[in-house]
Amino acid sequence: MKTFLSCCFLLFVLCFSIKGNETRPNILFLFSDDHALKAISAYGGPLKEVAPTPHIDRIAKEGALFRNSFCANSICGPSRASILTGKHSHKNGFLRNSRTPFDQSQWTVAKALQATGYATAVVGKWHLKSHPVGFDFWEILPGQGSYYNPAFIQMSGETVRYEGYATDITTDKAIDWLEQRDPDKPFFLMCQHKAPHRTFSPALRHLGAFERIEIPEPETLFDDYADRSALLAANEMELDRHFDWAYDVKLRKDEMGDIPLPGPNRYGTPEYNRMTEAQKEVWDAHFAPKNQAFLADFSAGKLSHEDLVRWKYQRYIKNYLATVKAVDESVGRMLQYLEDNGLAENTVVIYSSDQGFFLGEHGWYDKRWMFEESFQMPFVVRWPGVIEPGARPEALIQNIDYAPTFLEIAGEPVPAEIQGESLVPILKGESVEDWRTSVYYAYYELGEHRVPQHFGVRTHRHKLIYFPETDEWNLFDLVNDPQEMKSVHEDPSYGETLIELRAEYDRLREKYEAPTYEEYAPKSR
Ligand code: SGN
Ligand code: CA
Repeated sequence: MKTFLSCCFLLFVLCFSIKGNETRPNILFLFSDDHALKAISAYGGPLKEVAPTPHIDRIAKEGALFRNSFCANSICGPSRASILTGKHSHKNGFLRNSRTPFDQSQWTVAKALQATGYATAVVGKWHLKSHPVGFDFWEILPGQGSYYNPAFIQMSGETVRYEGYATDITTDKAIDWLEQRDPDKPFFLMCQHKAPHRTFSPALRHLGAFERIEIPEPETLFDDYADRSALLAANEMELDRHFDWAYDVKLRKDEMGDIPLPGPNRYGTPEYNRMTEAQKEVWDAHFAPKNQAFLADFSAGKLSHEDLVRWKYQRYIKNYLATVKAVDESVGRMLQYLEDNGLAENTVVIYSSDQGFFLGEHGWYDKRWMFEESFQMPFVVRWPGVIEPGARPEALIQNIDYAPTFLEIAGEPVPAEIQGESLVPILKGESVEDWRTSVYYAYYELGEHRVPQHFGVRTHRHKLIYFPETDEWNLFDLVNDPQEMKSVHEDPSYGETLIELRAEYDRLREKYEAPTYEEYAPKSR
């Protein structure tokens, strides 16, 4: 009896001390889909002046911005699985945007934070073919979700459609949850937008945001894919040959009539079809006159092949950047909420996106390749009193580092099986002598947009890529050739570098216990 009583007392003291002294920081993870670094003004670059993102920039100004931030596998579901598990794709089992659901029985950072007393929630895009586990609350888009009047899956399993724009609605849901959460617990909230993913559809209020502006073109818009693997030229993600006239360019069937536009016109306008009559009016008022003028010029033979690509680029980039605008506004709303509710000081705020994206570089839209534009992930983080405002760490970081970072923020130990490293020492500004000097990449999809499986290693200066399909290696010197236009793999002056990188690549594959190329090759589908 005595032991029983003292046990009760101990338990009481323990519970009381955890609750009473709750100082563990909240973690607010603001996330988007396919947001290229170039479309965040804090990262600098040619779009900085024309398309500022003041709210994301504010996180970078008051906190840290990581330029050398990368994904483990440049595609949606796998990036999210790496974030939740702290592991490379072959270890968490979610190698592709496949039909097989993410294995929810495994360890995730959400489960761990929930178990240690955090209030946990996820809203918006999930895309792991399963319902979230480890969250007290969730409300997610089915698959990719829709931009206009989107449906959300509720915890009850029911699907409810809301009128409005996905980015705004996702933000509303995040704030609603913060309002009604248990205030005695620290929180972990993942607010995950579908934007600016294809079909790059802006909030109606932003349709004309870039109307009178000519957006600068990337230097590599007319890449001829020479001097690298021939697999590049076999891609299906070019503005020139693959951008869909209705789906991507946003010409409607009745506008196009029989005009013989070169290139695909397969998917129609599903987003437009979801709109209310009033929404369609706003859309048409913006697009119809521009579409008519373009079609008249095309029919009159006024546009060269290059003019067509340039016109599509302007249409694409304007819609993409306008779609980003609402994401940035959402970040602003979330920051304001923290401030208004006395939460700003003790909340770590992160902005990131599942991978980067091509904004016309190499003539492309989409991602997948280990080239910089899609391999990079934005990563800006604010942690008042811990991160020196304006910090710009040079460390090579990866999405497998997020889970161990969140654990250390919460004061929890990192399980040995986790492959990522906690960023907390870097956030504190400590010099981490033995921090990694290279990152490993693996892309396993089976051919969407005709991007082949490939694997590689990147250091601060070089990148080595292996294509099993052709048993080919490409090597890039990122200082001499930042646009990655010429592989120097055959260049004898890079002989020593090549030996070092091959060794580093092998070392990483061993360290991470990477599978053989055959194990997940397309034929073993
Ligand atoms: C869809 C898109 C692709 C895109 C993938 C993956 N086509 O399949 O263009 O690469 O998603 O994106 S669409 O016709 O459905 O828009 S991911 O971000 O989910 O990985
Ligand atoms: Ca994505």
